[in-house]
Parts: sequence; structure tokens; C-alpha cells
Amino acid sequence: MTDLAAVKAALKTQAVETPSWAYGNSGTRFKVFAQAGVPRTPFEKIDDAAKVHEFTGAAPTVALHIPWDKVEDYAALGKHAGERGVKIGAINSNTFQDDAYKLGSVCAPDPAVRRKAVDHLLECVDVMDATGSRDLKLWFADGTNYPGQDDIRGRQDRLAEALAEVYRRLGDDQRMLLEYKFFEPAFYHTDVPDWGTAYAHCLKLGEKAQVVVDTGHHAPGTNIEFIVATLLREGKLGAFDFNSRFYADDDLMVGAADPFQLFRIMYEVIRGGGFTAETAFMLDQCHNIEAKIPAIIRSVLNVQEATAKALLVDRDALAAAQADGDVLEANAVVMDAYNTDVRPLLREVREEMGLDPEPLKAYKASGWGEKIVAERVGGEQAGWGA
Ligand code: AOS
Ligand code: ZN
Ligand code: ZN
Repeated sequence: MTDLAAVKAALKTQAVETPSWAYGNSGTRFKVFAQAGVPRTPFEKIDDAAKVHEFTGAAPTVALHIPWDKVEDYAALGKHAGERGVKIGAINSNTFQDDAYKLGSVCAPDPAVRRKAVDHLLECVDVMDATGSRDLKLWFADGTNYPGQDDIRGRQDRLAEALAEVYRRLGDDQRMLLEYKFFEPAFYHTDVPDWGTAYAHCLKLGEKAQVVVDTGHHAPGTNIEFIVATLLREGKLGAFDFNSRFYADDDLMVGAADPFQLFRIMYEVIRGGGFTAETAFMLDQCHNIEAKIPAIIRSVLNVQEATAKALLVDRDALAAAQADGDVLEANAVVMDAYNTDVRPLLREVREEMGLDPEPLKAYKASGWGEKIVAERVGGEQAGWGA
């Protein structure tokens, strides 16, 4: 039997980190459809992130992206966040939008380009010092488009050298999170294409280096929960970038395309002891055609629902069925949990936390959406890449 009180207690600790770039006008491929009321500054992005936390009680941190969230005074940004009840989360680096990075950043053949990229990563650690952030999140667009374009092995050496320099700069309580992605923007080969490559680099670097699993960065059919289980066994799962994909790196709302996959991932997280503050559960999404703040609230609720179902798996019954080799019963135990409507349970959890049981309705009734449209006039709206 599952202990409902324990399930509720666990749900009350849930923390999903929202990305600053999801509040701005964004979209990862063709046109970006601009929306009114979108933040114009990193301070306003934090205001929106704080609203998501206010209504869900489960989004206490917001990830920044440098230079998109560059400000004069990072301590002031951190203070602004604190005053609104949230904290600054991971600092995401950006070595993919400058002309200099045409042939790569930390893996580029030109040492001057590599120096520029590493200096940027070191600057991100300075931002972490100022904001009190624990995590430096690294994703590299590096790779090649044509066989022979560059030396695949040599690029791994350059990557290792760059990571080692940044790793040495980390403080005692800081971590480096290395994200992998199987293709795009490079199409022939990518320098950090999969969890194995990320894991190998992190293992060499040391315990402060951990792997990020972006759920949108795998080939169709990949068993992501197996990767999660493996990384947790090895003590190397640092974070998630949650989102949904149908085809490529779609960055759609997590749990929208495949809520069953999200449940299976959360089950392995819980099973492997990863449902703790040591794992950063971040969203990495772009909302191009849907209203942004409600989409982020919806995403947080999707993670909560998957987590609640995963917590409901009767682990004793499952272990017994597995030991008996009872394939159908074992599968039934898992499916019973997945097929449970957890929305009433989550409404209760929210009420016990002093929240409105219906976050989306409460947000809509709050008038925040209308207020930002009326007040955020003038200035330039933040966008992906700005
Ligand atoms: C890119 O595909 C990755 O998912 C990164 O996490 C990236 O830094 C993020 O999408 C913001 O651009
Ligand atoms: Zn990502
Ligand atoms: Zn991505």
C-alpha cells in the first residue's frame, strides 16, 4: 500500500526551475510571434517567474541566461528576486550566437575563439558568485557539418581542456552541469551528442561536474528513463531540462507530447533517490503561439502530475510481482499508478499549502496578464537572443 501522507509530503517539496527565456518572445525555428506584455528586462522576467511560483508553490527558482539577462548589478537582481519570493537558479552560458563561433566555441580550431568562449564561461561563474547560484549550465552548439571539416578527436581534447579550466574556477558549493544534444545546429557530428560523452567528461572532471538530461535532445524512441536510472546509479545526474518534442528540439510544454514518458522518468528519479534538491528540475521551453505565463504554470502542473503518479506506484507490490516473474502484474502495478487521476490529490496538497487549488484559474482571475499588457509599454521586449 502506498503511504498517502508520505506522497503528499513529497509533493510539497517539489521545486521546478523556470527559465527566464521562456517569459520573453521566443520560438526556436521560424517566426517568433510577439506577444504584448512580455518582460523588457531581467527584472520583469523575474516578476513573471514569481507569479508562477505564487500560484503553483512549486517554482521557487528562475534560471538566467547570460548575456540575455545581463545587468549592471547582479546582486540587485538577486535581491529583487528575493523580495518576490523566488531565487536565482542556474546560470546558462551562451557560446552560440556570436559570429566568432561559426566553427564552434570551446572546440573551435582557432585558439582565440576558444579563449573568448572560456572567458565567457568564467564570466558566468562571476555571475554565480554575485547571485548565489549553485549551478553553471553548459550547452555547446559545437560540431561540424561535413566529414573531414575538423578533427573529431582533437575537438574532444579542446573541450576537455576548456571544461577543466572552468571547473578549476568553481567554488566549493558550485557545480558544472553539462548538457548533451544529439544534433542541431551541427548536423554531421556534435561535440557533446549524448549522455555517454557528457558522462565521460564529467567523470574526469570530478564530483562537481554533473550531466543534464534535456528531454528534447534524444533520437525518437530513446529510452530516456534508462539514461536517468544509469546516471543516478553513477551519481552523475545533475539536472533536467524538461520540455516536449514531437520531431526535433521542439521545446514545447513538458508532458504535452508524452505524459507517460514524463511519468516513467519521474518514477526512475524517485526509485533512484534523485527526488532531492541535488537534482535541478528545470524547464527549457519556448512559448511561441501560446500565452507564456499560463503555459509555464501548465508545465509545472504537468511535472507535478507525473510526479504524483510516480509516487503512487506501489513499490512493494511491484517488487513482489517482479520477483515472481509476473510480467502482467508488474506492468499492471505501474499502469494503475499512471492511470490514477491525481488532480484531486494535488488540489488537496495545494489547499494544505495555503494555495488556490486551481493555479491556472487563480492566475487568470488575478489580472496579472492584463496588468502587464497595460503597464509594459515602451522599451524593448525581451526575446530569444536579446
Ligand atoms: C539548446 O538546445 C539547449 O537546450 C540549451 O539548454 C539552451 O541553452 C537553452 O535552450 C536556451 O537557449
Ligand atoms: Zn536545454
Ligand atoms: Zn534544446
